[in-house]
Amino acid sequence: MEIKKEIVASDEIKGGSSDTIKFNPEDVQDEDYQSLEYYCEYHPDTMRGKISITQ
Ligand SMILES: [Cu+2]
Repeated sequence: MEIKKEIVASDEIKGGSSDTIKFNPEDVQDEDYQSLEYYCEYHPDTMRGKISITQ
């Protein structure tokens, strides 16, 4: 079973605008993640993506 953990969340983002999130690299290194998934709380089935982590 894949274990998922929330590392960071943004505030609500209004349509047509954007936001920037920051996370601690140590949180990623400790678990040796290859990628992080992100999604919209309101539209999790259609508004989602994946961030690949490379060196
Ligand atoms: Cu959405």
